[in-house]
Amino acid sequence: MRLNSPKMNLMYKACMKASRSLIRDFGEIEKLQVSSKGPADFVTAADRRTEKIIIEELLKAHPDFGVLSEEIGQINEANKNNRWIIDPIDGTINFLHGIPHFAISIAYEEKEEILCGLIFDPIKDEIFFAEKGSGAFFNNSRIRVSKKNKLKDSVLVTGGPKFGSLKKNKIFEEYVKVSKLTNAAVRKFGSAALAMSYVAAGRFDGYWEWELNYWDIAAGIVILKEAGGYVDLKKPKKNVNVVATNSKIHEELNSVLSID
Ligand code: 2AM
Ligand code: CA
Repeated sequence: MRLNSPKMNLMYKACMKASRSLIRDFGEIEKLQVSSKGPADFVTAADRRTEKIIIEELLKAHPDFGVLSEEIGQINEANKNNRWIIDPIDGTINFLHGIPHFAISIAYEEKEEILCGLIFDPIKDEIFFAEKGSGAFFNNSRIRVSKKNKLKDSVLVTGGPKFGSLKKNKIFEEYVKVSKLTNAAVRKFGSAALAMSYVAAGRFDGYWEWELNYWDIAAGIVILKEAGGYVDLKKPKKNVNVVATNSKIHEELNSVLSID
């Protein structure tokens, strides 16, 4: 790991410990596909197991820090100065279907600003991480966003709509509109955390998605910013809408989207 601060080391250690159990659980999924009820319950259990290991490790070092995490919700809610933001499995539907594209996402926030972020894809063994002011990394290398400056040459990624979304039709329309108007190639891979990481690493040029939770993208925010990208959060707290790009195509993408 190229960043050596105590916070990054702690996040890395917690993530690696949790990933061992998550990889084992993913190996079990295939066997469960045949029974119809099994997988969904199993994934919830895997989510909780992963979350428990991460939180235990992080709180061992700092028992007073706040935690915001997908399954458990909030711990030490009164501490607004130091907070971990955790998504134990981002890309749950992929995981559930035995598709090897999901990640553990851990962020550290101080006074509402994300200072450290780490996103680990345990199946591809790919880790993306950053600390404010120290650059962004993929495995052992520095990463930068792509240099594309026109949507027509870009590869974009999006996601959603989520189950039960009231804006479902609008979200589909937007997907079609961007594809038609810009000629960009648009992909949907099913993990917000990895979408942000891939823009940071220059694999994608831009990303947008509606109605996310803060933990889906918290770690991705600092990783993408440190890689030279631009992150636009509309509605920052609840049902977050995000437009995140290599900076150069940001204005053009924003002008096509009606996201608010
Ligand atoms: P999750 O896998 O942790 O649920 C897929 O478009 C992205 O949206 C994933 O990162 C997924 O995170 C996130 N998402 C958040 N809420 C969701 C929901 N209710 N249904 C589907 N995806 C959701
Ligand atoms: Ca998520």
